[in-house]
Formats: sequence, structure tokens, C-alpha cells
Amino acid sequence: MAREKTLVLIKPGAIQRELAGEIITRFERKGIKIVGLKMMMMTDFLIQKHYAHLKDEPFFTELKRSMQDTPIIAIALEGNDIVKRVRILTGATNPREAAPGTIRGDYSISVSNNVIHSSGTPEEALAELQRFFDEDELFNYQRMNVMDYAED
Ligand code: DAT
Ligand code: MG
Repeated sequence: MAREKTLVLIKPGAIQRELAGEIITRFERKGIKIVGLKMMMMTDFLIQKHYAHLKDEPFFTELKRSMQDTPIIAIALEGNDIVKRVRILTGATNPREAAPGTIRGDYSISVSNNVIHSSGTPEEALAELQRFFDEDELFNYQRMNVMDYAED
């Protein structure tokens, strides 16, 4: 088991639908530790880096626009095997395929309004966290008691 951090973005579609609290609560209720959190605008530069793998897709222009409709909320989460665990909680990219109980399965209404981003692999998570957070925006702290019985 590897102790890792991962990046979540609450996307503009979720901010507009007032789902930010619901999404943060999902992670808290599951005992996942938040080690960084901030609201910010996605700049053109950030989007080009973040979605570099999609730059030639026909939907890229629309994706870029939709990521700038409102600020996003960037969240850093930490735990054992957290990248994979958060991907499972996130659910499939396409809402029609996202399982009930996952965040996208419960809240996503279209592939371009799929409410949340989460890093796909540990390598992706490292690169994305560096892109979205300065070192002094990520925190080291202990939680008391509640986690004594949990896996991480
Ligand atoms: P994921 O966000 O599940 O990691 P991805 O990295 O393949 O998926 O794509 C990033 C985002 O791009 C995705 O969350 C929504 C958008 N996207 C992907 N495929 C799309 C499509 N066919 N039409 C519209 N938007 C799409
Ligand atoms: Mg991805």
C-alpha cells in the first residue's frame, strides 16, 4: 500500500448546480483526508496542460469553455492507494456508464457536465498536484481518534 495524494476538481457544472458541499461531504464521510482546498479560475494555460491529451478532440473548445464558466474548487486528498480509491468514488467519465453510488453516477448529467475531475494514475496525480497547488498550500496534520479503526 502506498501513501499517496490525488487531485480532485469540482467543475463549473457542479458549482452552478450547487453540488460543491455534497461532493466534499462524500469524501469526508468516507474518511478521506483533505490536505488542500481552494477556489480558483482555470486559466487557458492550466486547461491546455490539464487536458493536453484531448487537445485534438472535436469537443476540446467546448470543454475549455465549460471549464471557465465559473471558478473551480481544487482539492488535494491523501491516503493509502488514494488515487485509485478516489477514481472508484468518481465513477465513469460517461454518466450513462457511471455506477449508482459514485459521484458521477449520482450527479453527472452529461459527459461534458460530469461534475468532477480526479487524477487517473499516481503519475498523473503528482503532475496535477504540482500544477494546481503551491507547496505551502498542502498541509500535514493529524486527525484525532476517528481514524483509529480505518484503513488509513
Ligand atoms: P476522466 O475525466 O474520466 O479522466 P478523460 O480524461 O478521458 O476522462 O476526459 C477528460 C474530460 O474531458 C472528461 O471528464 C469530460 C471531457 N470529455 C471526455 N470525453 C468527452 C466526449 N466524448 N465528449 C465531451 N467531453 C468529453
Ligand atoms: Mg482523465
